[in-house]
Amino acid sequence: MQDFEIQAYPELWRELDMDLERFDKARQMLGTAYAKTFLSQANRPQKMAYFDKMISEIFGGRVEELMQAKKEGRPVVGTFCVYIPEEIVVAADGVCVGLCGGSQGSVPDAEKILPRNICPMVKSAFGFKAGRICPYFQAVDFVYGETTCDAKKKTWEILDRLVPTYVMEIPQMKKERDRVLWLEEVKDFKAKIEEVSGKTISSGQLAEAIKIINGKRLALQRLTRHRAASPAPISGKDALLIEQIAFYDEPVRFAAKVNELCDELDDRIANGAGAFPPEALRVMVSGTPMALPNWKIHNLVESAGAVIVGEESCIGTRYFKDCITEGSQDMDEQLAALTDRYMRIDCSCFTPNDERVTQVLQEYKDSAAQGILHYSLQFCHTYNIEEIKIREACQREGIPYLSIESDYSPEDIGQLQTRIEAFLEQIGE
Ligand code: BJ8
Repeated sequence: MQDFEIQAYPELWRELDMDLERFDKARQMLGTAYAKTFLSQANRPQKMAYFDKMISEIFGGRVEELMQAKKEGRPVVGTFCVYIPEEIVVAADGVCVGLCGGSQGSVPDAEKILPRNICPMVKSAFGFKAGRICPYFQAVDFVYGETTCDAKKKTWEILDRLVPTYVMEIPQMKKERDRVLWLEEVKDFKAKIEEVSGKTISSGQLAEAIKIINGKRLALQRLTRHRAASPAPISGKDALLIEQIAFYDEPVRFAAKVNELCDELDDRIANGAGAFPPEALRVMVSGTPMALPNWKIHNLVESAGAVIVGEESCIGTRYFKDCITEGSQDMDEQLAALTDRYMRIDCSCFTPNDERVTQVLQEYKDSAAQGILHYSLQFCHTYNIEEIKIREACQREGIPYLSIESDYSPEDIGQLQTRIEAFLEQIGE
């Protein structure tokens, strides 16, 4: 196995008041898991080197950039949901970071305070702050939560005791009156960012920020299209990793690096070179987000010889499938266009949310997948219940389908492996 080390920055961590001893152990464990999960893959694109580097610097280099931004008086905002409009943070010359919530390691810290029977993502994220074991959480000026699911919106009240936490009200329906409320919430968000940064955002700055974030989304869309090729030019694990890094990397640099990778994938496709052999079975994943470092399902599927060719998820296409209309220099028009774009995100927290079913079927077709694996985190009621409609649609369309509900613990790995292997056999028949 190739050596891989997540770089240590003890001085920086001390400055951030982290639990050094525990965090250092977590750093070493993550390095080992990364080497095993990613560096052991055959036929990786060379341009993955940048994303490997991003992981080796995950607890240092990028955090230093955030600290530098703070020193320059730029706001550093932590978020947990793709409904928070990062364009507004970027327009104020700030940094928006999606905070981690994909590790079992921080769950016990949360369970000392929160109920055990809630979503592991919420517990993991909260535990990172409670245990002082995430440098990003320690570095942010404040956190912006949202009222999507019950677990999140009630946790923000408790999280506010540990770090200033503001909440954006996200409606539960998409009627005209909900749009009016949404637009007001977007304006409030802008006002908060302006208050904290001490700067008024101009329409020119917002236009530039929209262009920057659109650039990131277009690069990710391009990567998704490449995955439809056969043989798949990149593994699902690597693509998921890139989608996870999208939430904390600097957006202009990130988009450039994804585009460089896509140039390499163009050549691979032209030469018939794949990360997996052409006969590898192709699976699309749909469901709850897989926050860093949750690689469990991708690892199981790809260890069984199949390749994952798409993620219909917020750490996946839901984050980047829609761009904001560019060109306006009028603040009201820009905020309206921004609101319209965010309203197109089809999270299961909405009712009805039938557009997601249509979207899943479309992505299945576009990715040339051969089966759909629905993934829901334990205790996520909205995705778990919406799974019924996705399953029915797959039955109607004759799409091989498997539904998995899981958490971050390794306990169910054996059982999941058996179910995934049986599913792949069914697809292969
Ligand atoms: S837009 S999916 S990022 S809310 S998995 S915490 S819903 S109990 S993550 Fe999400 Fe925004 Fe929706 Fe996307 Fe709650 Fe479910 Fe947990 Fe969830």
